Amino acid sequence: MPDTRIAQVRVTPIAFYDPPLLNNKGCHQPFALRSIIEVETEDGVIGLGESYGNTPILHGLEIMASKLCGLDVTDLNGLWARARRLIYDESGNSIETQSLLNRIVGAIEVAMWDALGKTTGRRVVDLLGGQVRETVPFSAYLFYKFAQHHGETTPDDWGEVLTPEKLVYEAQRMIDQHGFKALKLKAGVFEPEEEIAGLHALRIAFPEAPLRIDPNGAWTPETTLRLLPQLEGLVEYLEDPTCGIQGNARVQAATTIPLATNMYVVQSSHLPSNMSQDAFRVILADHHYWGGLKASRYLAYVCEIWELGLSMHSNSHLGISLAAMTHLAAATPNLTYDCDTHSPWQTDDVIEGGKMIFKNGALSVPNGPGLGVTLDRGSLARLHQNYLNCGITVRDDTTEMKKHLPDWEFGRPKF
Ligand code: GKR
Ligand code: MG
Repeated sequence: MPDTRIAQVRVTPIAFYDPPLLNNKGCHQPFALRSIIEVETEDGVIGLGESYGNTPILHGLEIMASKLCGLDVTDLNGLWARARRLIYDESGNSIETQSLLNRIVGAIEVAMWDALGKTTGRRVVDLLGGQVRETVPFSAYLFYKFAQHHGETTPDDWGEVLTPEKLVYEAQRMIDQHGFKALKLKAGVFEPEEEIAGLHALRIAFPEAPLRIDPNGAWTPETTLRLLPQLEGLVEYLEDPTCGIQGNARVQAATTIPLATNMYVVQSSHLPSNMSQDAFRVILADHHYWGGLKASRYLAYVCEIWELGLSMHSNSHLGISLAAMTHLAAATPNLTYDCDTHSPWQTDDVIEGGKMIFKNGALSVPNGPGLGVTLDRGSLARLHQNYLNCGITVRDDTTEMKKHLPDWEFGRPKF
């Protein structure tokens, strides 16, 4: 009988190069942060997880890591119990948020699944209930972007993308390289009419492609209501156009375009008001902040019961996260839209063999037990050194944007 009790947990912060992508909050910094989690069992099997690398989560992960010895990797209830103890004081008052708790559990839980899979010789997709689709489709995640980071003199490989023509070039390149079918435009950067002109250029260049636009809550409800006639028939869903459940419910009541969210329904306590107000009809789930793979399977079940659409959100990430997303999506029957991924924007990885390769816009579930990926120790050391050298400890797109445009102001809603 293998000993699947946890002997130790290691958390390594890393940083990898990220291009100057634009969004409503500002501009991506030159390095994106992640944390790599290794859960080692008494038998020496190592399970992998990956999550955000900002200081608060890193701090939470490090504390949690020290509390996990002896816990069996099958004991997800035990993981939640130990995590809850961390964030409530003796009188039961919360000293941290549910959101941080979910992120901490989500990061470690994936590594526990991986360790269990590696111990039993089973893939995570099988442990999650079985594979329901051969491959997992992803969308092309289009961003406006600067040519280079502040202080650099040479344009990066993608160059500047600030016009509809350049957006079409960016999309073409992503499609040529990865075969994506659906196109998502990160918006909330320019006046909405300008961004919708970008969508029209994409529609002309790619007549068959399902389109989406995501202003990250940058539009007022009034602006969104005014724009709806231009978006009807153009987009498959409209992602977080305005702020909050109430504001989006006003918009949803006025359109047949499904509204999607990864901002306002991000934990289970948000579901009842979403359902009673009929705000969002598509949930863009993310196991990193819903509390892991099992919680995400429960969420999928809730979506099925309430007839909500379901897809996946992404932030800048590397291959361990992508492998986990792929296993989860492959085990989720009611995935109704192609998933998001930032992967094409990343040039580095922390897994052996380098980045996972998309074929026809989709990924196959990695072969091999657990997540089917292994840690490249050389890359881990190099990316950890990046973290130590880069001086970034929290993501701050607004400060970064002000380096490029000192008068620029963040606003949500802004337009
Ligand atoms: O990476 O700039 C970005 C995105 O805006 C990201 O931060 C969002 O979390 O991709 C995300 C989204 O769909 O809202
Ligand atoms: Mg979004």
